[in-house]
Amino acid sequence: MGAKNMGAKKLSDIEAEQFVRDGFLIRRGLISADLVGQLIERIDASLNPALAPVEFEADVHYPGAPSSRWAEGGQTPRRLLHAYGRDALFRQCASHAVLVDTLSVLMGSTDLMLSQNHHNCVMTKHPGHSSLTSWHQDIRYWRFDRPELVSTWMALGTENVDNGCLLVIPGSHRLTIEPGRFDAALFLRTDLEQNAELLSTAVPVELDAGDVLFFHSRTLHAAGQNSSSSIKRSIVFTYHTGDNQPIPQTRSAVFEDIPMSANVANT
Ligand SMILES: O=C(O)CCC(=O)C(=O)O
Repeated sequence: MGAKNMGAKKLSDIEAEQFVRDGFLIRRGLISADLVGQLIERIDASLNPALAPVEFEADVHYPGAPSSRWAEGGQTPRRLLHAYGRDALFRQCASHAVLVDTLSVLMGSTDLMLSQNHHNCVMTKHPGHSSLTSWHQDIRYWRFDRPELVSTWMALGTENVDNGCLLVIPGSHRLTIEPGRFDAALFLRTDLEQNAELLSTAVPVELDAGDVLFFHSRTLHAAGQNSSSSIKRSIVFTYHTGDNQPIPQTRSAVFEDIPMSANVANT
């Protein structure tokens, strides 16, 4: 990307303030159409046959998922795991100059690390056999010194309510939510009157190919099923700052983190 385009993609103060206030930010058209096209090609070549490591819809046992890997639709991939190690093209995405630059402003540091331990995947949502992801904060997956991580969700096609886009609750990353408002699996309980007002403030994250959603690890989000006739493909990475480390011997510390700061220096 040339210096002129980089200037156009510089994060504005308004965008940075939006992220602080809402816990998420959409940056439109961050990924070029050319790179999107190459990514789709690479992903589709990894889906037929599905190249391991893969998480299947059946594995998550979420509403709508096939009951087992051996049931109808049981081989439907949900995540192509370990995206960073899979292919140079995915590494190019994770260290995309404007994306890393944006993260460094949002996270207040140029000392950024990419985690290989969760997300770090291509999310696919297939028509027919996709599941519904209930309301949660991603911090339920992570064990870090501080619950301050930021994920990027890169859309490679249109994402809307019809094909199961993310829904977010603006400002939820700033709330203190009592543990009793979540269920045993740390999903926000939709059966509690106490959560109804919060849930009524949800908004869909509608994206087009090349758009990137940045969201905080405490931002409540959910997603629907894909009721369209096409596969939805997105790439998800999570970052933390060097002064916020995974707790040793937890699943957040299994694979080494990848420093991203060199990329910031190169932009
Ligand atoms: O089903 C989806 O697309 C949402 C996935 C999600 O929220 C997550 O992996 O944290």
